[in-house]
Amino acid sequence: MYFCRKKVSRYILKRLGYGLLVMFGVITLVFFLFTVLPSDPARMMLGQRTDLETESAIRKELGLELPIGIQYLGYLNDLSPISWYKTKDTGSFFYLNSNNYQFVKIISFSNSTLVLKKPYLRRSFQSKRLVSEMIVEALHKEGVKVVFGYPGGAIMNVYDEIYKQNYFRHILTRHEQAAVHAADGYARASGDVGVAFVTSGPGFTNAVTGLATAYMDSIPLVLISAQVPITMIGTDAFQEIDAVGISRPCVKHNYLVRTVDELPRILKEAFYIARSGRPGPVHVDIPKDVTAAIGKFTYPNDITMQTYKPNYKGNTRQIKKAVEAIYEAKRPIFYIGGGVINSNAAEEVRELIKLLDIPVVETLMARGVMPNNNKLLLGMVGMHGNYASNMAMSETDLMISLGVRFDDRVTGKLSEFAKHSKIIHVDIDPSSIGKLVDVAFPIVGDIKNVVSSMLEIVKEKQNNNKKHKDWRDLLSKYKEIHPLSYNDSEKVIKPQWVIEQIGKILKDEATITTDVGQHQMWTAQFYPFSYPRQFITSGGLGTMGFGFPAAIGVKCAVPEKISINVTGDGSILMNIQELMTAVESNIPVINIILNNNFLGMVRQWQTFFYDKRYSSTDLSAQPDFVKLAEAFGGVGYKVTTKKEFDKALKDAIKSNKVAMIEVSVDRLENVLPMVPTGGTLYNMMLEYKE
Ligand SMILES: Cc1ncc(C[n+]2csc(CCOP(=O)(O)OP(=O)(O)O)c2C)c(N)n1
Ligand SMILES: [Mg+2]
Repeated sequence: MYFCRKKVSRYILKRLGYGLLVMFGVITLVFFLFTVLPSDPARMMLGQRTDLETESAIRKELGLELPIGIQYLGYLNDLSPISWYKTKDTGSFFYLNSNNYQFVKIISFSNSTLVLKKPYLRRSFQSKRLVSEMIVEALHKEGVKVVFGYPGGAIMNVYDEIYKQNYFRHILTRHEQAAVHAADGYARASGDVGVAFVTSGPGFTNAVTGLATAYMDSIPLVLISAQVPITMIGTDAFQEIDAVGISRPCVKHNYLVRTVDELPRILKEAFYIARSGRPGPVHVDIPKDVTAAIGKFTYPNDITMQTYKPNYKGNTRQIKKAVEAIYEAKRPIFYIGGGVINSNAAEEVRELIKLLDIPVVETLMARGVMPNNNKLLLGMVGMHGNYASNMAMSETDLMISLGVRFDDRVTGKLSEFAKHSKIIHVDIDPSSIGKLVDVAFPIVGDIKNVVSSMLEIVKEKQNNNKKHKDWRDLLSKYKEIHPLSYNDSEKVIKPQWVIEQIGKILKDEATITTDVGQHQMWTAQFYPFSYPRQFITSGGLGTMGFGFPAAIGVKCAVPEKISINVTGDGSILMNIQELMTAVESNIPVINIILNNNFLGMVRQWQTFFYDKRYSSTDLSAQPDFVKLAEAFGGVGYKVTTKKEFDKALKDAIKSNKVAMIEVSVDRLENVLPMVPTGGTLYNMMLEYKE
């Protein structure tokens, strides 16, 4: 019995001992978890989360086996208090916030404030991330190098992330319209998608003209605007406006982001839609609470949209038929437009034109596709087109139309347009084919692909040379009898002379943007463009105020070229505040103002069609443009005689600063030839007599 009791008590003691041991172990573990680990920054970084995968990723990346030693309390840009840590091993600093950590370079300490260089490395490890951070990263993944924008209340979360990143450059314009035009200029010059950011309400409404401008000229652009929080939409909240409702008619597509989950897909689609098919602007409106939400971020690599599948190839049978028609034609003409530039097809188009030896006319948007000295180039077509171009369009029997849209400024009176001609129309956008004219050979496809296919067929066939000799001779005669010309003068500076002079000095060293008006037409007529994307202008919408901000975007895209904006005394004042953007961001654009003291183009119409009643077009009241440039920190030159011009231009280039060259030109010069609105292409006004 005694033995039995002893055995039992030993047994109990043993069990108790094990129990105690286990209890002790548990207490130690809990103590470790709650005291030792939290002082380990890698764990603190995770806050309350215990995502072990994330933790080990952070440790691995930091090379941290041991907790980090020194902690500082400081301020990020004197605003938000933040904890700083120094790694023991590498000695680099990083700070923690709720969503990520960043390595930073410390320049100095003052009063417990860390003065920092911008973060030079940033990594996020949490699988869940702040939406604003996702936006920044999505842009990076899309290859965005520069964005233009203007902040405000609703978009602050996004701007906070823009501040932290170093993937792309953000250029602060001084007006939202200018931000979109700058992104547009960037896109036109680079061929990439332009990106702009604006805030809700007035920020967005200011951007609308930019969207419409890009839409009319088929320019790839993504505009990200912020919206009031979802819960406040429809309450007439402060700075609330129905942005997608407003943008709908002037964008290729738009989105209102409602949940975090749909954001990656929407951003991917936005870039895809903007740059694919017929390019155009896409607007993404993101409510403020969505920008502040946290979610999972997996940016898609590919995209499949069931209902949007541009056809790039072009129908082989149609292409063959079209080529046959070209060989049968007696008076064929190439009519080429902005679509050729959008599809980067200039090289192929030049080759096809050369092989077929067929004359070519360019729309305003296609200037530069053909080098100016090319013998087959007749020049610009349409309202202010050359005599030979417009006559060629009127007398042709086959119009080979590539990337054009039969704009009324080209066709004149539609019922009289191309009456003797069959039409081949190649365009990526099926809805543009047959919209205004009957098309005998419609080909839906990318011009680069379709023209390449045409080239293959043409190369197999015999040379077409000499076939159209009579036709070419006739057009040469037209060119000879009514060349593009003007009456130069020694008393006043003729605006056309200024354009020719810029061309002589800079040739293909410059990209040229313009505003809208007479100066725009003279630039299109008289500058010797030699490559695509050299001439950048607002064609479809005809937006005064486009030129200067667009030139800023152009300079960002092609910094190696001199960026010239040819503008008018009316247009330049529409976005004059961009002097500050260009000065601050060190973007040396040269504005050449053809100052006629008039809203010249409107004045010209008043002269021709309104009996010279110059209603509200006299711009005698003017600022001092030189002082204006200087006030912003740029350089200014006033040119009143021909001989001053070259020096002013050369000095402006040498200064490498933002410049304004004001040239006083003949006040009453007109743009000719002119097809009056509603007139026929072959009835051009060739001169104006009082
Ligand atoms: C935003 C905007 N408002 C009005 C017009 C109408 N418009 C077309 S040309 C023009 C005159 C432009 O004057 P200026 O910039 O001095 O150029 P100029 O014709 O004298 O060379 C106007 C008012 C426009 N195209 N865009
Ligand atoms: Mg003017």
